[in-house]
Amino acid sequence: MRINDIDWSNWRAERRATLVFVVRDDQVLLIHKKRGLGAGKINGPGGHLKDDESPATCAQREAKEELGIMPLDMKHCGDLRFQFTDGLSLLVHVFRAGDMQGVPRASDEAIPLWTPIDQIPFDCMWQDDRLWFPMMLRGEPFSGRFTFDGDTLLDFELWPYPPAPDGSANPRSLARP
Ligand code: 6OG
Repeated sequence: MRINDIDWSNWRAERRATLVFVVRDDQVLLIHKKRGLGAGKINGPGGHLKDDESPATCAQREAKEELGIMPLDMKHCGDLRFQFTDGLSLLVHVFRAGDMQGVPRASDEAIPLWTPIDQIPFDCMWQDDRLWFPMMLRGEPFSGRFTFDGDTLLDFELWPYPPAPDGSANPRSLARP
């Protein structure tokens, strides 16, 4: 399934979720995810939006539930649209936080991992992460579309800014695998 096989102007996410990355002193707070979508991978804290919840509120709630911390100075920096071959469609809102309250502790959902930003373990992460992580770390906006078959990235488009309002393909996509 290639990006151009999908009618993105009529695409709707069946589920919405968040990710939040606290970046402090050249380190980023990652998690080893113990359950949910992507269990076993390294990711950021986050999860699915509840009814009527804003993405920022969801990101803070999930960080609290998973690690016992409250991200502060949060900036929405990206939106990721995922279409899986099994039919799942997912929109993930990505936040970068410049600070936090509390000390990260493990829970039944996640183990915290302070990671130097030049040692991000991309081989243990979703395959899209290495594409947009550098922009997130720099605090630059980005927007991406990805097709996946299970854990395997099939195709993508990534832009250093929000998508066109009509969802049309954009000639300035960065690259393809
Ligand atoms: P729960 O099942 O924990 O929410 N997620 C992804 N994150 C990355 N980096 N890449 C993907 O590529 C992802 N697909 C899903 C969003 C799922 C969590 O997993 C993230 C949520 O934080 C496909 O409620």
